[in-house]
Amino acid sequence: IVNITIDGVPVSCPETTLILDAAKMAGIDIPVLCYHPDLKVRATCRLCVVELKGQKKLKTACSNEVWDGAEFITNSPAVRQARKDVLELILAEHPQDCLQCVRNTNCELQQLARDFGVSKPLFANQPKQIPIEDSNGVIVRDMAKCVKCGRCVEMCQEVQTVGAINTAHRSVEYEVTTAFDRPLQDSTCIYCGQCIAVCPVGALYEKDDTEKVWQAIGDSDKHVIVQVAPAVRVALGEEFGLEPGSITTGKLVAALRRLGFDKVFDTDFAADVTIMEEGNELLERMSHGGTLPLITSCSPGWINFVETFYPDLLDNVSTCKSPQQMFGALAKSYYPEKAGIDAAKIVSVSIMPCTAKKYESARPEINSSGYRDVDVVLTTRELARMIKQAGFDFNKLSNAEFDAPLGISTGAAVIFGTSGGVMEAALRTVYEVVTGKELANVDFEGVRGLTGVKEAEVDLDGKKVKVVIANGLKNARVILDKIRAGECDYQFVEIMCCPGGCIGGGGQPWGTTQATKEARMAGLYQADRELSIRQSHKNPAVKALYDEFLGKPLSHKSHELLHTHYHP
Ligand code: HC1
Repeated sequence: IVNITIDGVPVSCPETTLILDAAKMAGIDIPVLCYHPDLKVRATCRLCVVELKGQKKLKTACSNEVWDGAEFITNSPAVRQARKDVLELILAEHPQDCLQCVRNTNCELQQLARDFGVSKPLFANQPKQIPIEDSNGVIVRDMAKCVKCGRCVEMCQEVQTVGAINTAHRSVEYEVTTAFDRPLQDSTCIYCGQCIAVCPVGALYEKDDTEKVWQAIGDSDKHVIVQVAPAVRVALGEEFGLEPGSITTGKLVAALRRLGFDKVFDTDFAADVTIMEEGNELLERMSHGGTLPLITSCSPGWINFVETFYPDLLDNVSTCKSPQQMFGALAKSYYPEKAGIDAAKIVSVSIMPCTAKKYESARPEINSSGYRDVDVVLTTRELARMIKQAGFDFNKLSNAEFDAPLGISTGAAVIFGTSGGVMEAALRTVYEVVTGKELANVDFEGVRGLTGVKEAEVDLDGKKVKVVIANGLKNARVILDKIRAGECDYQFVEIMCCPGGCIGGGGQPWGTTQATKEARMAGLYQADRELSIRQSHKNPAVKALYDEFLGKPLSHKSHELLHTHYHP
């Protein structure tokens, strides 16, 4: 422990504490731009400089640790001038089209310019003329707005180990780009959108598909239905001033109805169906010598990753479509048959915390209903935009219920949205199928939490099953390399592309950090506890689906509609 002062406030902290964090302990927020609490420090922007009392030298607070007796000043004239200079240099080449920018009122650079009163810049504004790249249909790159903080590179290279983007060139030519400056679709990009999640400005964002949905809702000849992913319900509230993790399911349903959707359904229904199919696929492989370990397949960024980097392990990946796509296939086969609706008139929309879901829904081989199974995918952020455009007060909506039957779900499904949730949901069902006994306690605490890799051994009434869970693709590599080398004896593996799982998806409200994810995860487990049915095989709507339509899990019809194949 060392003793220091920050702006005269005494602080005692471990000597490994960054000046930035020590200042927080003193109640002082030092401004940052390239720093992100979940990423390795790059210290490129120099905005967080502080002064050492008695010396003129400035130090970056994000990359320097404290030492005993140090006296820091965070707000001296020299510090203020240095910060202003940095901001003016960035603003000199930053486009000044804030009103049209997707990050208007939610941009870290705009906020800093406002806080520091950079209203009359010293330098003439000369933004770089770089065309916007949006040809991949998922991620838009407006690199004229890039502030070169390097957060996206850190995320892509170090956290996701995808390496689609990197920094190139020097001095004024320094930029963030793809290999050979090719379009994103020619790179190794897996469309996870984690670069978007950490971008402080409007340089990276998802392709906006809200207009397609407004058009469909306005067309009286269309029957527009919507499904909502589990992780959306604990994050959407942040767009309306609620705390991360607030469970907004009832208001979310009411809002979607208010927007004009004909039916409001739940991806969670299809998550329960996924457990029926994937659980049985696991048992089938275990009893008939199939390829093991079985690896989950619901996270589309992960599917893009395994196809690109580990194609030799594709036989390990479950053939189950993701819940989004299972829902889409059933929404244009089972649902119209049951409801007496012409499937050709259905427009199927999904609300996802994820950008890769846009890519997944456009894969040709994923469609099996005879139509496009999911027509439009919106992120949590896009839905928030629609609600704001509609002008009603989200927080004042009364809670509403999902429509039946594709809106009926269980607690097992809602936890899909956090790392370990798919595994726990599967174990809640597989245990009872294998043993024929009721679980006294459905909580499998050992697979929970945001740790990158979690191993557990589950006792299925004497039969031991070894499972492992990874979230974030650097962590996934640890497991995949072991499987490749034949160094492990897992039976079942859950991999979620985004750090934390879908709660940390690339389409979630901006400002997501580890702390936000912890709160959203707690929200999902609370939602699970509050549901009366907490195991997928006990979902009455799922039972009816099998009785009336599919026959049984892994039936011929199930295979046609609910399973897929991958591309090496
Ligand atoms: Fe997910 Fe899934 S959990 S992949 O994160 O399996 O996006 O929330 O919808 O499909 O259910 C995402 C979330 C989501 C699917 C489910």
